[in-house]
Amino acid sequence: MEEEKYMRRCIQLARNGLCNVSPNPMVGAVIVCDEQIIGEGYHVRCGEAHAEVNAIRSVKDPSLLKRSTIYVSLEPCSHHGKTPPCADLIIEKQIPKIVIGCQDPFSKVAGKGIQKLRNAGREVIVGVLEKECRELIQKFITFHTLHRPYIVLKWAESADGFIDLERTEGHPVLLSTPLTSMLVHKKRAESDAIMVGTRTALLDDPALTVRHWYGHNPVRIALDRNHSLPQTSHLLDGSVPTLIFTECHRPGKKNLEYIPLDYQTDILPQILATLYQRNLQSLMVEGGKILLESFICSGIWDEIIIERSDKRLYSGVKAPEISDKISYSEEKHFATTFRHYLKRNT
Ligand code: AOF
Ligand code: ZN
Repeated sequence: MEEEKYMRRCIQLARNGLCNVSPNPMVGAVIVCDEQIIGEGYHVRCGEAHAEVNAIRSVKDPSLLKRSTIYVSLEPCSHHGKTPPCADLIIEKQIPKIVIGCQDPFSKVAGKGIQKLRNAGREVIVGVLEKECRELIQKFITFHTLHRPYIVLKWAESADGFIDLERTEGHPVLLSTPLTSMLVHKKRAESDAIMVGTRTALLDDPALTVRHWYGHNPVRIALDRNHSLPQTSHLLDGSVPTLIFTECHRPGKKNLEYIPLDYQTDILPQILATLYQRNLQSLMVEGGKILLESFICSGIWDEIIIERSDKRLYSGVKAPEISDKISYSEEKHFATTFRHYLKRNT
C-alpha cells in the first residue's frame, strides 16, 4: 500500500531524533506530490522545529504544496509550545491532504490538531501504521497517559542466575563484556534518567554515565535515606545532574540535589511523581536487587532487560524473579544472551 510505504519512511526519518528529542516524541514527515517524494523532515531536537516544519522547508518548489499530501507519524500539533502549531502551518501552506500515523496523547493536542485541519476543510486520514507509530513513541505515550516515566529494569546475571557475590565490600563481579557494555550504554543514552539503590551506590560506587556509546548522560538518581554515601562517591562528584532521594533535606551543590521522601509511606510513587514533575520521560533502573524487586512486585515497569552471561558464580545474590511476564524475546551476542521482557501498560 502506498500510504503505508510513505508512513514507513516517516518512521524511519523519525528515528534519527532518538536521544535528542526527549521530552518531545520522535516524529517524521514526508510530502508527496504526483507519487514523488518532494520533501522530508523529522524532529531533530527538543525546542527546535517540528517534523512537518522541516519537511515543508525542504520542498524546493513550494507551489507544489497546494496539490500535495503530507504524511506524518504523529498528529500535527495545535498548540503554541516552544514552537508554533504545525496544523496552522499546514493550513497556511494550503496542503489539501494529511495522512497521520497516530493521535497525540499530549493533553494540549490530543485530537485538537486533527479537528483543526478538518475544520479548515482538509482531508485527514488517521491510523496508517498506527501500531508502529505508537511503538515509536511508546515512552512519550506512557509518560502522558500514566503520568510517570517509562521504566526499564536492567540487570546482568550469571548463567546460574546470580547478580553478584554476597559481599559487604570489594569489587562487583564483572558479568558484562566490552560488547554488552556498549549495548547497555546505548540504552543509557536513550534514557532521561538512570537509578540505583543505596547498596549498589555504596558498594559499586558507579558513575552511571555513558562512556561506551555516543550520547548524552541521563540524570543520575540514587536512594540514600541516611546520607550514607561518602563525599568521594562518583555520584556526588557534580559532573552530571544528580538527584539523591533522602529522608532529611540537605543543601546540594552544582548538579547535585537532595530530595526528601516520606519514608512512612511507599516511596516508589513519590519518586515517580517527582520524575514526572521534572519531565523525565524514561527511567532505567540498574540495581540492586531490593530496588529492582520493589518495581517488579508493584508491577510498575515497562521493559526488563537481562544480560545473561555464560559465567557461573555458584552462589551469591539471586537474580530478581519476574512475576508478570507479558512478552518475551531473546537475542544472542556471542556468549551473552539478552533477555527482553516487554509489558504494554498503555
Ligand atoms: C508535531 N510534530 O515533530 C513533534 C510534535 O514545545 P513544542 O512546540 O516543541 O511542542 C511539543 C509538543 O508537540 C509535544 O509534547 C508533542 O505533543 C508535540 N510534538 N508535534 O506536530 C513534531 N515533535
Ligand atoms: Zn508541531
